[in-house]
Amino acid sequence: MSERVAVLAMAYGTAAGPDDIERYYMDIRGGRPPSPELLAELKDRYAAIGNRFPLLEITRRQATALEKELELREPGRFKVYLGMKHSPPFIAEGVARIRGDGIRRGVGLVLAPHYSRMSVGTYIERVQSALREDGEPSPMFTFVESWYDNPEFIDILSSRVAEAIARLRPHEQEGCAVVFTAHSLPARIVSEGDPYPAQLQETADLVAKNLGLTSYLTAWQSAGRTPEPWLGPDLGHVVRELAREGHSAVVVCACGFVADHLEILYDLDIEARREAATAGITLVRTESMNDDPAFIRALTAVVLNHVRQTVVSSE
Ligand code: FEC
Repeated sequence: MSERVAVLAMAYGTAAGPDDIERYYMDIRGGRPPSPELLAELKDRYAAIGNRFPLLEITRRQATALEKELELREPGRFKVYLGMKHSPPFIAEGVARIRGDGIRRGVGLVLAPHYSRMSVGTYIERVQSALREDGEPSPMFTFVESWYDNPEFIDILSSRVAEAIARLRPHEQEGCAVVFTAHSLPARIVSEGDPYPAQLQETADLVAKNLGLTSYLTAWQSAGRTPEPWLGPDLGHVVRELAREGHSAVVVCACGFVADHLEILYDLDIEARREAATAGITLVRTESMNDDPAFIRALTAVVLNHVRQTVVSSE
């Protein structure tokens, strides 16, 4: 039989509840405590979505479903582990479990489609530092750096966009624009040659081509609360501009995210919708991937392609 492969499915992580928000926020900020104002503002955003923290649960469901699908394709070969960046079970715990199970081959898969040194790159760094710290013997790891152009993922996004357009009234459908978004990052990544903006554009272009969209663009959402410039244009700005240009509706496809969490449930469903209402334009968003079986099949294809294409030296 082929060697066993441990897939470390990684995601952002979330607070365990309202009392854990401060700890979580400090972790996101690399240990620096937020100001009382920033902390209060974050607590307010979670409160506005009913103090829900669904990301861990959804990520668990995605990982379980991925393991089942991989088992169907190659019985007995794959085991899927969970590793979160900012909350338990942390990435280092996932690596320790893989080591404990004696699996010698690891694949890191971040549940975010586009690569940036500041996003996917930091997950990879955490795995590598856990591998260094834990001592021998270490599993041999390779990483899926991005999967923004996976054809099955593009097909699901395309049906999500078509379904969201179909929810609009006929006159809104005619005048609608589609905006593809991902999490903003500090703008300095552009001068560093980071592929993140080009990858978002490519996802948008592929979906637009599939659907024959003529009116579509990209925008950045959920920029951090730091003084430095972040990637733009910001989604709010784009929504106001579309309203000013006379568009009757906007469909937001948050293709940089794959689950319902704060950046969807607050930033889109509350904040962006409020901005759209003020500007006089209808806003709908595409359904998140969550554990939709079609999405899990796309992730399965991403993992299998990676394993087939990656030759690992056995030291
Ligand atoms: O539902 C939840 O509780 C978690 C939602 C959540 C996701 C997420 C994804 C990404 N982030 C990315 C980058 C940054 C950078 C900073 C930053 C800050 C925050 C804060 C919260 C937060 N992020 Fe996040 N992010 C989520 C939640 N993020 C809360 C802190 C308050 C705020 O600034 O809004 C700035 C750090 C700093 O201040 O030093 C940078 C990127 C992603 C998408 C890729 C991924 O999923 O890893 C990139 C989900």
